[in-house]
Amino acid sequence: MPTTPSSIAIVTGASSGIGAATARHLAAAGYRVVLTARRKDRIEALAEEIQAAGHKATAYPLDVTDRAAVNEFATAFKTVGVLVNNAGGALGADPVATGDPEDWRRMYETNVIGTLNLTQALLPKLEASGDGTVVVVSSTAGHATYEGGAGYVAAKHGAHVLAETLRLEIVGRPVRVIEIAPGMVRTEEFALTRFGGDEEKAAKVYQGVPDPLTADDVADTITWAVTRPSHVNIDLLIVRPRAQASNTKVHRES
Ligand code: 8X3
Repeated sequence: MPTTPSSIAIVTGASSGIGAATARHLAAAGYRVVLTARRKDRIEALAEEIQAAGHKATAYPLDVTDRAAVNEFATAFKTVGVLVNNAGGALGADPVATGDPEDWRRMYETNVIGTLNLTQALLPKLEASGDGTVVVVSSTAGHATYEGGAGYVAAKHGAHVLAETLRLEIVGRPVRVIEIAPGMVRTEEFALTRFGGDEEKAAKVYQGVPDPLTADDVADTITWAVTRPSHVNIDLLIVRPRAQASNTKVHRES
């Protein structure tokens, strides 16, 4: 493992889905995980669950878009081994012609500015570890567009560009930048949030798709990338279910 087993791994958006699964996996790999998300009850319950399994976890309620709160959060650490920028998500699936600019703004705020806030605040601490890793959980939406996706696609392209640029800018310093770009992942909240709680629309996303990825699949991928020897930088890893050949070519059985 590149950083010492007891080093700190901070996971944003750890209250559900990929973030929660990543916290579990990194804790099992030996990291002291710090769970952050807005929903205090959820991250506290997860921290207790991880502790009950014999691992180290603490919860810290945080809104990644609140820059002052993020800066305050960062003061709690001297060194940090891993930062997983996972907080984000999609709002709406409207065409460009009718998309809500407020949705677009909020998606940019969480997916890009949130990642910027955490990364800026923690970069000195990651560097101080002598062996830090920044993970950006982007999306296949950060690499190609699809109809109805523009607001989310634009935001995830932003997250991708942040990761690529940061890697260029800090080369030579002891911090890796890893981008994990998941495709179709069925989690309890992603599609439901996107469609404002409309369960029917959310279910349609995965309808007939044999075995979409799970949050555990992505957490496993993140943990694998993070635990490579420190001279190995997995720049970008695109992970999709076998049934998804591209953002727009999905095999459905019904
Ligand atoms: C999720 C992938 O296809 O919903 O990040 O944009 S998709």
